[in-house]
Amino acid sequence: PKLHEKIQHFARFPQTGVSLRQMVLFGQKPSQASLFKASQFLHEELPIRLAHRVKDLEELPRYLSEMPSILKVKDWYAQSFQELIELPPPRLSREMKEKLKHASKNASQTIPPCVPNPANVHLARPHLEARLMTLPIGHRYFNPVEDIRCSPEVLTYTDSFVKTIEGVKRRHDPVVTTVAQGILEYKEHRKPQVVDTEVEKFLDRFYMSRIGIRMLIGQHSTLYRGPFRQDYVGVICTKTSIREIAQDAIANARYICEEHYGLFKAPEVKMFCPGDIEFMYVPSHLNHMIFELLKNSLRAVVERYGSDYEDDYPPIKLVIAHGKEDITIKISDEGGGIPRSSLPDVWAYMYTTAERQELEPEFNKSEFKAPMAGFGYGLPISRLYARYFGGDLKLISMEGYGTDAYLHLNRLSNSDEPLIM
Ligand code: W6P
Repeated sequence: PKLHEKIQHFARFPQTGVSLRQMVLFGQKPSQASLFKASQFLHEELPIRLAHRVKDLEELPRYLSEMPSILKVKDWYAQSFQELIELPPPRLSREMKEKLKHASKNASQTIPPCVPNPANVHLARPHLEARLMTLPIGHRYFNPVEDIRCSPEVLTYTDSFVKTIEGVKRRHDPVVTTVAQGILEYKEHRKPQVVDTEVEKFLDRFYMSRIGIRMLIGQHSTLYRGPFRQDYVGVICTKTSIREIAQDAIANARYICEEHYGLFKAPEVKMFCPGDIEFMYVPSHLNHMIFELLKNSLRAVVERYGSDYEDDYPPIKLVIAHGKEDITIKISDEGGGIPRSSLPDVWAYMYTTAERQELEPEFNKSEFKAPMAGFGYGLPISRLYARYFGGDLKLISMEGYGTDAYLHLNRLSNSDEPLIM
Protein backbone atom coordinates (compact mmCIF):
# COMPACT_ATOMS: atom_id res chain seq x y z
CA PRO A 1 0.00 0.00 0.00
CA LYS A 2 2.81 2.40 0.97
CA LEU A 3 4.89 1.22 -1.97
CA HIS A 4 2.04 1.75 -4.34
CA GLU A 5 1.68 5.37 -3.26
CA LYS A 6 5.36 5.92 -3.91
CA ILE A 7 4.99 4.37 -7.34
CA GLN A 8 2.05 6.68 -8.11
CA HIS A 9 4.13 9.63 -6.97
CA PHE A 10 7.12 8.76 -9.16
CA ALA A 11 4.85 8.08 -12.13
CA ARG A 12 3.86 11.76 -12.08
CA PHE A 13 7.39 12.84 -13.03
CA PRO A 14 8.30 12.99 -16.71
CA GLN A 15 10.86 10.53 -18.00
CA THR A 16 14.14 11.94 -19.23
CA GLY A 17 15.45 10.79 -22.59
CA VAL A 18 19.08 10.07 -23.32
CA SER A 19 20.19 10.06 -26.94
CA LEU A 20 22.85 7.79 -28.40
CA ARG A 21 25.15 10.77 -28.78
CA GLN A 22 24.69 11.81 -25.20
CA MET A 23 25.54 8.32 -24.08
CA VAL A 24 28.71 8.36 -26.17
CA LEU A 25 29.62 11.84 -25.02
CA PHE A 26 29.07 10.93 -21.44
CA GLY A 27 30.81 7.58 -21.51
CA GLN A 28 33.82 8.52 -23.58
CA LYS A 29 36.08 9.16 -20.63
CA PRO A 30 34.71 7.15 -17.72
CA SER A 31 36.05 8.26 -14.36
CA GLN A 32 35.09 7.70 -10.76
CA ALA A 33 33.26 10.99 -10.80
CA SER A 34 31.45 10.48 -14.09
CA LEU A 35 30.35 6.99 -13.09
CA PHE A 36 29.06 8.43 -9.86
CA LYS A 37 27.21 11.23 -11.66
CA ALA A 38 25.69 8.72 -14.05
CA SER A 39 24.66 6.55 -11.11
CA GLN A 40 22.97 9.54 -9.50
CA PHE A 41 21.15 10.32 -12.73
CA LEU A 42 19.99 6.71 -13.20
CA HIS A 43 19.07 6.41 -9.56
CA GLU A 44 16.49 9.13 -10.17
CA GLU A 45 15.54 8.16 -13.69
CA LEU A 46 15.03 4.40 -13.40
CA PRO A 47 12.42 4.51 -10.61
CA ILE A 48 10.47 7.06 -12.67
CA ARG A 49 10.51 4.82 -15.73
CA LEU A 50 9.63 1.71 -13.72
CA ALA A 51 6.76 3.56 -12.02
CA HIS A 52 5.35 4.58 -15.42
CA ARG A 53 5.34 0.94 -16.48
CA VAL A 54 3.52 -0.20 -13.33
CA LYS A 55 0.91 2.46 -14.01
CA ASP A 56 0.58 1.36 -17.66
CA LEU A 57 0.16 -2.27 -16.61
CA GLU A 58 -2.59 -1.24 -14.22
CA GLU A 59 -4.40 0.77 -16.86
CA LEU A 60 -4.62 -2.13 -19.28
CA PRO A 61 -8.11 -3.28 -20.28
CA ARG A 62 -9.82 -5.22 -17.56
CA TYR A 63 -9.16 -8.95 -17.56
CA LEU A 64 -5.85 -8.40 -19.34
CA SER A 65 -4.52 -6.44 -16.37
CA GLU A 66 -5.72 -9.26 -14.13
CA MET A 67 -4.05 -12.14 -15.96
CA PRO A 68 -1.58 -13.98 -13.70
CA SER A 69 1.40 -13.41 -15.99
CA ILE A 70 0.68 -9.69 -16.25
CA LEU A 71 0.46 -9.46 -12.46
CA LYS A 72 3.75 -11.28 -12.20
CA VAL A 73 5.44 -8.80 -14.53
CA LYS A 74 3.92 -5.86 -12.67
CA ASP A 75 5.33 -7.27 -9.47
CA TRP A 76 8.83 -7.42 -10.99
CA TYR A 77 8.58 -3.73 -11.87
CA ALA A 78 7.36 -2.85 -8.39
CA GLN A 79 10.11 -4.92 -6.79
CA SER A 80 12.80 -3.27 -8.90
CA PHE A 81 11.33 0.13 -8.09
CA GLN A 82 11.49 -0.66 -4.40
CA GLU A 83 15.07 -1.92 -4.51
CA LEU A 84 16.17 1.29 -6.17
CA ILE A 85 14.40 3.72 -3.89
CA GLU A 86 15.58 1.81 -0.83
CA LEU A 87 19.22 1.93 -1.87
CA PRO A 88 20.68 4.79 0.19
CA PRO A 89 22.55 7.54 -1.65
CA PRO A 90 26.03 8.28 -0.28
CA ARG A 91 26.68 10.94 2.29
CA LEU A 92 28.69 13.61 0.53
CA SER A 93 30.99 15.94 2.35
CA ARG A 94 30.60 19.59 1.41
CA GLU A 95 34.04 19.40 -0.15
CA MET A 96 33.04 16.43 -2.32
CA LYS A 97 29.85 18.19 -3.39
CA GLU A 98 31.78 21.26 -4.48
CA LYS A 99 34.32 19.21 -6.36
CA LEU A 100 31.63 17.30 -8.24
CA LYS A 101 29.73 20.46 -9.06
CA HIS A 102 32.73 22.18 -10.57
CA ALA A 103 33.98 19.07 -12.29
CA SER A 104 30.90 18.79 -14.44
CA LYS A 105 30.92 22.48 -15.33
CA ASN A 106 34.48 22.50 -16.59
CA ALA A 107 34.31 19.21 -18.40
CA SER A 108 31.25 20.02 -20.45
CA GLN A 109 33.14 22.77 -22.23
CA THR A 110 36.23 20.74 -22.97
CA ILE A 111 34.69 17.49 -24.13
CA PRO A 112 35.84 16.72 -27.69
CA PRO A 113 33.27 16.24 -30.44
CA CYS A 114 32.13 12.64 -30.40
CA VAL A 115 31.56 12.26 -34.13
CA PRO A 116 34.04 9.55 -35.03
CA ASN A 117 33.77 9.91 -38.75
CA PRO A 118 35.05 13.27 -40.06
CA ALA A 119 32.67 12.93 -42.99
CA ASN A 120 29.84 13.35 -40.52
CA VAL A 121 30.96 16.66 -39.10
CA HIS A 122 29.39 18.89 -41.69
CA LEU A 123 26.12 17.09 -41.17
CA ALA A 124 25.84 17.91 -37.51
CA ARG A 125 22.74 19.87 -36.67
CA PRO A 126 23.73 23.01 -34.79
CA HIS A 127 20.54 23.30 -32.79
CA LEU A 128 20.85 19.76 -31.49
CA GLU A 129 24.57 20.17 -30.97
CA ALA A 130 24.05 23.22 -28.79
CA ARG A 131 21.43 21.42 -26.75
CA LEU A 132 23.73 18.52 -26.16
CA MET A 133 26.24 20.57 -24.23
CA THR A 134 23.98 22.33 -21.78
CA LEU A 135 20.99 20.08 -21.97
CA PRO A 136 18.64 21.15 -19.22
CA ILE A 137 16.54 18.10 -18.47
CA GLY A 138 13.80 19.40 -16.26
CA HIS A 139 15.83 20.42 -13.26
CA ARG A 140 18.50 17.82 -13.83
CA TYR A 141 21.70 17.93 -15.80
CA PHE A 142 23.37 15.08 -17.59
CA ASN A 143 26.85 16.26 -18.38
CA PRO A 144 30.30 14.77 -18.72
CA VAL A 145 32.55 15.01 -15.73
CA GLU A 146 36.30 15.40 -15.50
CA ASP A 147 38.33 13.01 -13.43
CA ILE A 148 38.47 13.76 -9.75
CA ARG A 149 39.16 11.54 -6.77
CA CYS A 150 36.04 10.29 -5.07
CA SER A 151 35.57 9.47 -1.42
CA PRO A 152 35.23 5.80 -0.36
CA GLU A 153 31.51 6.34 0.33
CA VAL A 154 31.03 7.44 -3.25
CA LEU A 155 32.89 4.43 -4.61
CA THR A 156 30.94 2.00 -2.42
CA TYR A 157 27.71 3.62 -3.51
CA THR A 158 28.56 3.38 -7.21
CA ASP A 159 29.47 -0.27 -6.77
CA SER A 160 26.26 -1.23 -4.99
CA PHE A 161 24.20 0.83 -7.41
CA VAL A 162 25.68 -1.04 -10.37
CA LYS A 163 25.06 -4.37 -8.63
CA THR A 164 21.45 -3.36 -8.00
CA ILE A 165 20.70 -2.38 -11.57
CA GLU A 166 22.38 -5.51 -12.88
CA GLY A 167 20.02 -7.47 -10.66
CA VAL A 168 17.09 -5.48 -12.01
CA LYS A 169 18.13 -6.26 -15.59
CA ARG A 170 18.37 -9.96 -14.79
CA ARG A 171 15.00 -10.00 -13.05
CA HIS A 172 13.39 -8.54 -16.14
CA ASP A 173 15.00 -10.94 -18.65
CA PRO A 174 11.81 -13.01 -18.99
CA VAL A 175 9.46 -10.01 -19.38
CA VAL A 176 8.77 -10.42 -23.12
CA THR A 177 7.85 -14.09 -22.89
CA THR A 178 5.87 -13.58 -19.70
CA VAL A 179 3.83 -10.73 -21.21
CA ALA A 180 3.29 -12.97 -24.24
CA GLN A 181 1.95 -15.60 -21.84
CA GLY A 182 -0.34 -12.98 -20.35
CA ILE A 183 -1.69 -12.14 -23.81
CA LEU A 184 -2.40 -15.84 -24.41
CA GLU A 185 -4.17 -16.09 -21.06
CA TYR A 186 -6.26 -13.09 -22.10
CA LYS A 187 -7.07 -14.61 -25.49
CA GLU A 188 -8.27 -17.79 -23.82
CA HIS A 189 -10.41 -15.66 -21.55
CA ARG A 190 -12.14 -13.56 -24.16
CA LYS A 191 -11.48 -14.43 -27.78
CA PRO A 192 -10.85 -11.14 -29.56
CA GLN A 193 -11.88 -11.34 -33.21
CA VAL A 194 -9.80 -8.41 -34.38
CA VAL A 195 -6.41 -6.98 -33.53
CA ASP A 196 -6.94 -4.93 -30.41
CA THR A 197 -5.26 -1.63 -31.29
CA GLU A 198 -5.19 -0.39 -27.71
CA VAL A 199 -3.34 -3.47 -26.56
CA GLU A 200 -1.00 -3.26 -29.56
CA LYS A 201 -0.16 0.35 -28.72
CA PHE A 202 0.43 -0.56 -25.12
CA LEU A 203 2.82 -3.35 -26.08
CA ASP A 204 4.76 -1.06 -28.43
CA ARG A 205 5.16 1.47 -25.64
CA PHE A 206 5.95 -1.14 -23.06
CA TYR A 207 8.62 -2.94 -25.07
CA MET A 208 10.09 0.33 -26.31
CA SER A 209 10.45 1.48 -22.75
CA ARG A 210 12.04 -1.83 -21.87
CA ILE A 211 14.61 -1.38 -24.64
CA GLY A 212 15.44 2.06 -23.21
CA ILE A 213 15.77 0.89 -19.62
CA ARG A 214 17.93 -2.06 -20.62
CA MET A 215 20.07 0.14 -22.81
CA LEU A 216 20.72 2.54 -19.92
CA ILE A 217 21.51 -0.30 -17.52
CA GLY A 218 23.68 -2.16 -20.03
CA GLN A 219 25.56 1.00 -20.89
CA HIS A 220 26.19 1.95 -17.28
CA SER A 221 27.23 -1.53 -16.22
CA THR A 222 29.62 -1.87 -19.17
CA LEU A 223 31.17 1.54 -18.51
CA TYR A 224 31.76 0.46 -14.93
CA ARG A 225 32.97 -3.10 -15.47
CA GLY A 226 34.12 -3.34 -19.03
CA PRO A 227 34.97 -5.07 -21.27
CA PHE A 228 36.76 -1.93 -22.45
CA ARG A 229 37.19 -2.39 -26.14
CA GLN A 230 38.70 -0.24 -28.84
CA ASP A 231 36.08 1.88 -30.64
CA TYR A 232 33.47 1.06 -28.03
CA VAL A 233 31.81 3.34 -25.52
CA GLY A 234 29.95 0.94 -23.27
CA VAL A 235 27.79 -1.19 -25.56
CA ILE A 236 27.94 1.42 -28.33
CA CYS A 237 30.44 0.85 -31.10
CA THR A 238 31.52 4.10 -32.71
CA LYS A 239 32.68 2.25 -35.83
CA THR A 240 30.04 -0.39 -36.33
CA SER A 241 30.75 -2.13 -39.63
CA ILE A 242 27.45 -3.03 -41.24
CA ARG A 243 29.17 -5.45 -43.56
CA GLU A 244 30.63 -7.45 -40.68
CA ILE A 245 27.40 -7.52 -38.73
CA ALA A 246 25.42 -8.50 -41.80
CA GLN A 247 27.89 -11.29 -42.65
CA ASP A 248 27.58 -12.63 -39.13
CA ALA A 249 23.77 -12.46 -39.18
CA ILE A 250 23.68 -14.17 -42.60
CA ALA A 251 25.82 -17.07 -41.38
CA ASN A 252 23.71 -17.50 -38.24
CA ALA A 253 20.34 -17.24 -39.97
CA ARG A 254 21.34 -19.72 -42.68
CA TYR A 255 22.66 -22.13 -40.07
CA ILE A 256 19.43 -21.94 -38.08
CA CYS A 257 17.47 -22.44 -41.29
CA GLU A 258 19.47 -25.53 -42.26
CA GLU A 259 18.96 -26.99 -38.79
CA HIS A 260 15.26 -26.26 -38.72
CA TYR A 261 14.38 -27.60 -42.16
CA GLY A 262 17.07 -30.28 -42.27
CA LEU A 263 18.64 -28.70 -45.34
CA PHE A 264 22.08 -29.42 -46.66
CA LYS A 265 22.31 -25.84 -47.85
CA ALA A 266 20.05 -22.91 -47.03
CA PRO A 267 19.17 -20.36 -49.73
CA GLU A 268 22.07 -18.06 -50.58
CA VAL A 269 22.14 -14.51 -49.30
CA LYS A 270 23.90 -12.14 -51.70
CA MET A 271 25.21 -8.98 -50.09
CA PHE A 272 25.70 -5.72 -51.99
CA CYS A 273 27.68 -3.29 -49.88
CA PRO A 274 29.44 -0.27 -51.37
CA GLY A 275 32.70 -0.07 -49.44
CA ASP A 276 33.06 -0.17 -45.69
CA ILE A 277 30.21 1.59 -43.99
CA GLU A 278 31.03 2.44 -40.40
CA PHE A 279 28.72 4.28 -38.07
CA MET A 280 27.83 4.64 -34.45
CA TYR A 281 25.40 2.01 -33.26
CA VAL A 282 24.78 -0.83 -30.84
CA PRO A 283 26.04 -3.93 -32.69
CA SER A 284 23.82 -6.34 -30.78
CA HIS A 285 20.70 -4.40 -31.83
CA LEU A 286 21.78 -4.34 -35.47
CA ASN A 287 22.60 -8.02 -35.45
CA HIS A 288 19.25 -8.82 -33.86
CA MET A 289 17.27 -6.91 -36.51
CA ILE A 290 19.11 -8.26 -39.56
CA PHE A 291 19.03 -11.80 -38.21
CA GLU A 292 15.30 -11.54 -37.61
CA LEU A 293 14.58 -10.26 -41.12
CA LEU A 294 16.77 -12.90 -42.73
CA LYS A 295 15.01 -15.69 -40.86
CA ASN A 296 11.69 -14.50 -42.19
CA SER A 297 13.00 -14.35 -45.73
CA LEU A 298 14.67 -17.75 -45.53
CA ARG A 299 11.54 -19.26 -44.12
CA ALA A 300 9.40 -17.78 -46.89
CA VAL A 301 11.72 -19.06 -49.61
CA VAL A 302 12.11 -22.58 -48.18
CA GLU A 303 8.40 -22.93 -47.53
CA ARG A 304 7.54 -21.73 -51.01
CA TYR A 305 9.85 -24.09 -52.85
CA GLY A 306 9.93 -26.98 -50.38
CA SER A 307 12.94 -28.46 -48.60
CA ASP A 308 14.05 -30.69 -51.50
CA TYR A 309 14.80 -27.72 -53.74
CA GLU A 310 18.29 -27.31 -52.26
CA ASP A 311 20.72 -25.57 -54.64
CA ASP A 312 18.11 -23.90 -56.76
CA TYR A 313 16.44 -21.56 -54.30
CA PRO A 314 16.27 -17.99 -55.56
CA PRO A 315 18.89 -16.09 -53.53
CA ILE A 316 17.97 -13.44 -51.00
CA LYS A 317 19.45 -10.03 -51.77
CA LEU A 318 20.81 -7.80 -49.03
CA VAL A 319 21.56 -4.29 -50.28
CA ILE A 320 23.19 -1.65 -48.11
CA ALA A 321 22.90 2.01 -49.05
CA HIS A 322 24.24 5.03 -47.23
CA GLY A 323 22.98 8.53 -47.68
CA LYS A 324 23.51 11.68 -45.67
CA GLU A 325 20.76 10.98 -43.20
CA ASP A 326 20.08 7.29 -43.37
CA ILE A 327 21.78 4.02 -43.83
CA THR A 328 19.24 1.65 -45.34
CA ILE A 329 19.45 -2.10 -45.50
CA LYS A 330 17.07 -3.72 -47.94
CA ILE A 331 16.48 -7.44 -47.73
CA SER A 332 14.61 -8.90 -50.70
CA ASP A 333 13.30 -12.41 -50.95
CA GLU A 334 11.33 -14.30 -53.58
CA GLY A 335 9.35 -16.20 -51.01
CA GLY A 336 5.97 -15.52 -52.58
CA GLY A 337 5.13 -12.41 -50.58
CA ILE A 338 2.21 -11.79 -48.32
CA PRO A 339 -1.24 -10.50 -49.21
CA ARG A 340 -1.50 -6.76 -48.58
CA SER A 341 -4.47 -7.37 -46.34
CA SER A 342 -2.46 -9.49 -43.93
CA LEU A 343 0.48 -7.09 -43.72
CA PRO A 344 -0.85 -5.46 -40.53
CA ASP A 345 -0.88 -8.89 -38.89
CA VAL A 346 2.89 -9.10 -39.38
CA TRP A 347 3.28 -6.22 -36.92
CA ALA A 348 0.68 -7.42 -34.44
CA TYR A 349 1.75 -8.97 -31.16
CA MET A 350 -1.63 -10.43 -30.47
CA TYR A 351 -1.90 -12.12 -33.80
CA THR A 352 0.97 -14.49 -33.12
CA THR A 353 0.10 -18.02 -34.12
CA ALA A 354 2.46 -19.42 -31.52
CA GLU A 355 0.70 -21.36 -28.83
CA ARG A 356 1.59 -21.64 -25.20
CA GLN A 357 3.70 -24.77 -25.78
CA GLU A 358 5.86 -22.89 -28.24
CA LEU A 359 6.50 -20.12 -25.78
CA GLU A 360 7.48 -22.39 -22.92
CA PRO A 361 10.88 -23.58 -24.15
CA GLU A 362 12.04 -19.99 -24.57
CA PHE A 363 11.21 -19.34 -21.00
CA ASN A 364 14.51 -19.91 -19.31
CA LYS A 365 16.68 -18.71 -22.14
CA SER A 366 18.10 -15.22 -22.30
CA GLU A 367 17.20 -12.29 -24.53
CA PHE A 368 18.27 -13.06 -28.04
CA LYS A 369 17.33 -16.65 -28.51
CA ALA A 370 15.40 -17.13 -31.67
CA PRO A 371 14.41 -20.35 -33.30
CA MET A 372 13.01 -20.35 -36.80
CA ALA A 373 9.68 -19.11 -35.38
CA GLY A 374 6.76 -17.83 -37.42
CA PHE A 375 5.41 -14.33 -37.21
CA GLY A 376 6.10 -14.04 -33.54
CA TYR A 377 7.30 -11.00 -31.72
CA GLY A 378 10.48 -10.80 -33.80
CA LEU A 379 9.30 -8.26 -36.35
CA PRO A 380 7.45 -5.80 -34.12
CA ILE A 381 10.32 -5.85 -31.66
CA SER A 382 12.90 -5.38 -34.40
CA ARG A 383 10.94 -2.34 -35.55
CA LEU A 384 11.11 -0.97 -32.00
CA TYR A 385 14.89 -1.45 -31.97
CA ALA A 386 15.10 0.46 -35.25
CA ARG A 387 12.86 3.25 -33.97
CA TYR A 388 14.66 3.48 -30.67
CA PHE A 389 17.58 5.27 -32.34
CA GLY A 390 15.49 7.18 -34.85
CA GLY A 391 15.29 4.55 -37.59
CA ASP A 392 12.41 2.47 -38.89
CA LEU A 393 11.51 -0.86 -40.42
CA LYS A 394 9.12 -1.25 -43.33
CA LEU A 395 7.86 -4.13 -45.40
CA ILE A 396 6.67 -4.00 -48.98
CA SER A 397 5.30 -7.17 -50.41
CA MET A 398 4.43 -8.36 -53.88
CA GLU A 399 1.95 -11.11 -53.43
CA GLY A 400 2.89 -14.03 -55.65
CA TYR A 401 6.52 -12.97 -55.86
CA GLY A 402 8.30 -11.84 -52.71
CA THR A 403 8.92 -9.33 -49.97
CA ASP A 404 11.27 -6.37 -49.50
CA ALA A 405 12.16 -5.32 -45.98
CA TYR A 406 13.65 -1.84 -45.54
CA LEU A 407 15.63 -1.26 -42.41
CA HIS A 408 16.38 2.47 -42.05
CA LEU A 409 19.01 3.54 -39.55
CA ASN A 410 19.63 7.14 -38.60
CA ARG A 411 23.21 8.00 -39.49
CA LEU A 412 23.42 11.08 -37.32
CA SER A 413 22.39 9.20 -34.22
CA ASN A 414 21.29 12.36 -32.49
CA SER A 415 17.62 11.66 -32.50
CA ASP A 416 16.06 11.97 -29.08
CA GLU A 417 15.26 8.85 -27.18
CA PRO A 418 11.63 8.06 -27.87
CA LEU A 419 9.66 8.29 -24.65
CA ILE A 420 5.94 8.07 -24.79
CA MET A 421 4.73 9.51 -21.51
C1 W6P B 1 7.98 -12.92 -46.17
C2 W6P B 1 7.31 -12.44 -44.91
C3 W6P B 1 8.39 -11.58 -44.35
C4 W6P B 1 8.43 -10.83 -43.19
C5 W6P B 1 9.58 -10.10 -42.89
C6 W6P B 1 10.67 -10.13 -43.73
C7 W6P B 1 10.64 -10.87 -44.89
C8 W6P B 1 9.50 -11.60 -45.19
N1 W6P B 1 9.24 -12.42 -46.28
O1 W6P B 1 7.47 -13.67 -46.99
